[in-house]
Amino acid sequence: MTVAQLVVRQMQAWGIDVVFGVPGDTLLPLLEELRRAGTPRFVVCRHEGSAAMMASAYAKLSGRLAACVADAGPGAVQMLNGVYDAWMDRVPLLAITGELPTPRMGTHWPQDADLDGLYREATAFNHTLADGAQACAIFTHALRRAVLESRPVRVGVPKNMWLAPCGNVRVELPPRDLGGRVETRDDLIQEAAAWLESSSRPVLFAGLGARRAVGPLLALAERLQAPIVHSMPAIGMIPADHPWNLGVIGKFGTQAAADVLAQADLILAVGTTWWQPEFVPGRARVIQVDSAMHHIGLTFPVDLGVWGDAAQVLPRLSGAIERAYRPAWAERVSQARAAWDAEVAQAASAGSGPLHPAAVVAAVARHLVPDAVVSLDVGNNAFWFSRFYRGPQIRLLLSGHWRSVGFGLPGGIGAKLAEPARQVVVFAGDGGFAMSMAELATAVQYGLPIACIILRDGRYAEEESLQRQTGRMPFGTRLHNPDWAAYAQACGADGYRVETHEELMAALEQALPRLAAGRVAVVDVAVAAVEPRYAQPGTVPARDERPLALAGAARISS
Ligand SMILES: Cc1ncc(C[n+]2csc(CCOP(=O)(O)OP(=O)(O)O)c2C)c(N)n1
Ligand SMILES: [Mg+2]
Repeated sequence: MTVAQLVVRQMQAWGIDVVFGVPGDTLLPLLEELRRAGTPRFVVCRHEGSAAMMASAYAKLSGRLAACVADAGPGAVQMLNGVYDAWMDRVPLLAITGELPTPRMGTHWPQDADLDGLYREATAFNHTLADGAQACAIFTHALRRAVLESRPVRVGVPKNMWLAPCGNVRVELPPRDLGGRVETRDDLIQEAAAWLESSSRPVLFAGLGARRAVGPLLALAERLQAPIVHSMPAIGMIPADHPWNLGVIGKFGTQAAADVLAQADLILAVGTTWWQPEFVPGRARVIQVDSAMHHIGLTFPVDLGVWGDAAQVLPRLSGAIERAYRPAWAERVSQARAAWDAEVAQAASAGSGPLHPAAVVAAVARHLVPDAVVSLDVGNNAFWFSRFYRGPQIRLLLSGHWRSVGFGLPGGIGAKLAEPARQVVVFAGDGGFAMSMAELATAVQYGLPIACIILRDGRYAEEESLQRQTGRMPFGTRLHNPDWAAYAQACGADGYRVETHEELMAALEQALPRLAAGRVAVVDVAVAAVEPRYAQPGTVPARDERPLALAGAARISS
């Protein structure tokens, strides 16, 4: 067996069913084997950075491992951006880079680059193959690390190594579920419950890690009379109309969440590493529940770490506390919620003149089906979505910790390949769409029906807002936009150019049903250049220094 054959066999054995990439001469033997084998499926992309973001989004949505491949030198350098996205959001990904033939490495030969060095920081395993006989062990290590640690890994394969024999090898299968699970100690549950009971102003802070525990989370909120604030990736996880839901915390979040969190004396963080230190009051104690021990204390100081699965821990917590009555706190929460409701209603109402971005969010929300996937780009568009989304429960994908502009479109493609039955909508700014626009042709080529909503404001608006809000003049932020609807049509997709509310509703009414007929759509919406009022931290005393938690199921300090 050759290295190329082995790599394909191993990908099959580990359940990788799609490989994203751009061909290059250092990869041709691998492509030849993929062609012969027919599986995993190779999806040819227009940019390696997008290919890696597709693989990253695929894993974010499905938890399954995908692969991405890039040529030596420039291809591998371009791919790195998407690998960082997977690294920062901690999802598995197998990145394979073709490499110069071994005799050329390090000799200033064209496309020579130190990829071991470049990929070191963004991978849990990172190795360039030195001998065909190593291939099975190296790829097995790489795959194990990717799956077990939920991180990207990279293997470099020199061009002259693909056809090398790899000896008598046994392709190892992924580790099976061995049935182990974290048993959270009862004394920790009791202690956390006592803290919750004795608090006067508790807040539940939920992240995506609580997505299989939404019912228990809501039950705990009711029992405690505690509001829920959440991370950006958790948009759409909790019912939008739930009275205890105050939305996203942070600059792109709601003022309601910021004001209420500022008054908290106890925060119960569940399944989140998303943290906005300026929004967290110094006086509040923090309990963190997470099924990954290494997430406890990773991004914020924790007073009590509870290592365990939210779906088990939350019902046990509810069972351990008396139903609380906190009328003053409940009143404060309901006022905050009412203020947010009024803001949403006002911004989303149609009006005349150019569309308010929040009105676009409201119109899109009305056309989403429950369980849809929204792939959100970076920029003010993400602020509008985050602050004003009130629709069915959905799954949001975004470049959460890496914050790469241009994630939206490749994210939508990765999502559609991972879960073809779900409605997939991309929500992006004009700058972000332009950054990965070439992949629209990829969606058309593979018949991946996604709808892309572009907020056309002719600028890198978030950067312009920051310039304004820091007393600078807008500079270097204006964009000339092509006609995105015409571009879509040129790619073979449906394009809708929208200037008014009526046109927006008509476009959505056509575009979204046509997804079911396999059509890719772009809805290019002119929006007014509205200056966002980012959420401001309430008056918050600075958080006192506390040691970071080192381990999970232990009391850290108080
Ligand atoms: C790859 C990358 N380049 C630059 C940035 C900095 N940046 C953050 S938001 C933003 C503006 C994005 O513009 P657009 O997509 O039009 O969104 P808008 O803010 O206008 O809604 C930029 C350039 C980034 N986060 N990622
Ligand atoms: Mg813009």
